[in-house]
Amino acid sequence: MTKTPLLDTVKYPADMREFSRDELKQLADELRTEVIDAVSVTGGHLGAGLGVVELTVAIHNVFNTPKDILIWDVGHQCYPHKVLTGRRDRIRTIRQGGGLSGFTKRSESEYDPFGAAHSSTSISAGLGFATARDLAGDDNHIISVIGDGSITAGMAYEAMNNAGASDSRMIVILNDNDMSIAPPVGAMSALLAKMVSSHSYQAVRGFAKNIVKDAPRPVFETAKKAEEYSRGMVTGGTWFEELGFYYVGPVDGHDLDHLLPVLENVKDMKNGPVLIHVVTQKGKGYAPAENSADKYHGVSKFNVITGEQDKSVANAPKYTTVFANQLIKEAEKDDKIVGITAAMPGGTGLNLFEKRFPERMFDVGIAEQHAVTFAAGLAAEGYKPFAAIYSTFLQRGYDQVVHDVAIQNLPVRFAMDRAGLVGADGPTHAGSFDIAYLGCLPNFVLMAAADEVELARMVVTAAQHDSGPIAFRYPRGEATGIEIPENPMPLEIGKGRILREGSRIALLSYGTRLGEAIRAAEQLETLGLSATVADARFAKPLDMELISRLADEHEVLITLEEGSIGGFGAFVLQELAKAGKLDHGLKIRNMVLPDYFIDHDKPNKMYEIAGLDADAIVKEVFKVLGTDFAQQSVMA
Ligand SMILES: Cc1ncc(C[n+]2csc(CCOP(=O)(O)OP(=O)(O)O)c2C)c(N)n1
Repeated sequence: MTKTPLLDTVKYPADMREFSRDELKQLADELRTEVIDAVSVTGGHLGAGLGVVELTVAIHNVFNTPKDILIWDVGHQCYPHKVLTGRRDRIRTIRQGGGLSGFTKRSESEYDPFGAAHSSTSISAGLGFATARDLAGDDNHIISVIGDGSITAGMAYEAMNNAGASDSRMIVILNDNDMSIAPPVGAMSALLAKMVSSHSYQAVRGFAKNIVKDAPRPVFETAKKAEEYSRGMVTGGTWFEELGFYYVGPVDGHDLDHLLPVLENVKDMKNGPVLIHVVTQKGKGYAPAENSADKYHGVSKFNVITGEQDKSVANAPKYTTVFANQLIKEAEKDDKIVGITAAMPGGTGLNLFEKRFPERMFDVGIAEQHAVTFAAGLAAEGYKPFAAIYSTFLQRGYDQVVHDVAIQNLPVRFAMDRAGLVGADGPTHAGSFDIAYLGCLPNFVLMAAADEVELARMVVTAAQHDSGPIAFRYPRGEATGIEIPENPMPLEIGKGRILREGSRIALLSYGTRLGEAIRAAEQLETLGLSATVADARFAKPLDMELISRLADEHEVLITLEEGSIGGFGAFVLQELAKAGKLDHGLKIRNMVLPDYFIDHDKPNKMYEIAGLDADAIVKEVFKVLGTDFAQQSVMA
């Protein structure tokens, strides 16, 4: 007998609160199918969401969301949650321009009380919500769901340290799928694995199944037994208990017969924090995801039947690969070179480095702060650490960059991938600020690659730069497709280059907007405006010889960068002002990212919105020259 579909009857969690256990199981199955189907059309994060389908159903069934506060760590597993919280009709717009965000977002729904995308914030935020509730004399529940990868970050420990000593009632659900993006690393991961593989957890699973099979007992009794059993038998939980948490688990996170009573039970807790250790499988219920190495953490569009992903064949290599290949070459010549990643071996390309030099690659887990200081320690002992950290994630290690690296002038090499706007991941992942936040630090050398040859040369330059910290940035995605020489030459520190000589307009680019600057110069040429195009290469130290020349010999100087205000353009302005070059009528403008966060979209669209493409440059030149010129050129 075919069952009547249930998902169609659920717009909000309240619609499923009266469902029977069997109906909830059916709902979970339908929800899983819906998420697979939606992501097959949009691409996005899949494995993590599939792993929490039952957990999502159970939480929204047991708790009174949105009054009860549900906080998803990272937020990449929230697709099932979005389907159940009034957003099913827009789920196929996820990560598309104008569509739903791929993460939780406060402005999107009252069911997203806290936005995320960077990891390991959920316990801190949850404790904040719990404390606010206590101060207000309210009585709602606070639930933070954090993964086994995300709980390895320092912030999570800081939060547990605080929560464990507080009386505030909150629930932390540790979603343990034994995966980060890559396999998880570190001692915490080993401890969790020990708890899960213990005989008692296996026994609990069997026990829970049996009680349900044997007799339909009242829910409360079942719950009590299951929970007492797990608490009594599993000694690994003492680690959390000693931190002040009431520990429950491990619980099978795909078994609603087990999950629902445990959640019901912890609802009765009077005070203090409780941690429920839930065991799940990333990619659960979709064979291609379950069987793939990364459990379909992030996918492009795919064929639901075969699981085959849409791999549009790019002619050019990705910047990430160019970086990794050049680093391997340098490391072949210099055994002091080591690679460091904070849980992103694939994303940074260091997985390639690891294949060649397994003993010289260090994945420190989701721990950017530690990664930076760890690199500083290595540098202090004469090693040449390449800390490959996305621009956006390096933000988390900023004090370490200042205090441990810059002040001690240690030669840590920062390879900052995903610099500039990143497309579908949106503003949380955009690399917008590194020029500003590193450029203000004494001792640093800062470079931005305009293309892949430049990037290769910057890797060589960084490998040879031993006198202090050095950082280079490059964007997400495919490079331009030009050939990289066998032995790229190092750059002279602080020297830019001129690509095209003109007379009236100077376009000074820092990074990959150089291509747009050249296109703009060509357009200007056809309008009778001769433009020089220069690639600054360095934001620190600036090539003041080059910049002074541009200022002296042109009527208009426009700087261009894929970064926020306060970056390269600001440094140029400051130095030109200091040199007295702004006192004689030079028309100078800085083209930077606007002073607001740009929502996710296609990268080119985002640059159009930001006003950082060739058309925007031409317009800016017109604006600077004034309406007279615009009229003349129209007449001509
Ligand atoms: C501060 C920070 N560093 C790195 C990342 C990139 N990142 C996104 S998800 C993820 C893995 C998270 O693992 P886990 O918490 O176990 O969740 P799962 O995907 O396994 O459900 C990482 C490293 C991030 N979002 N934030």
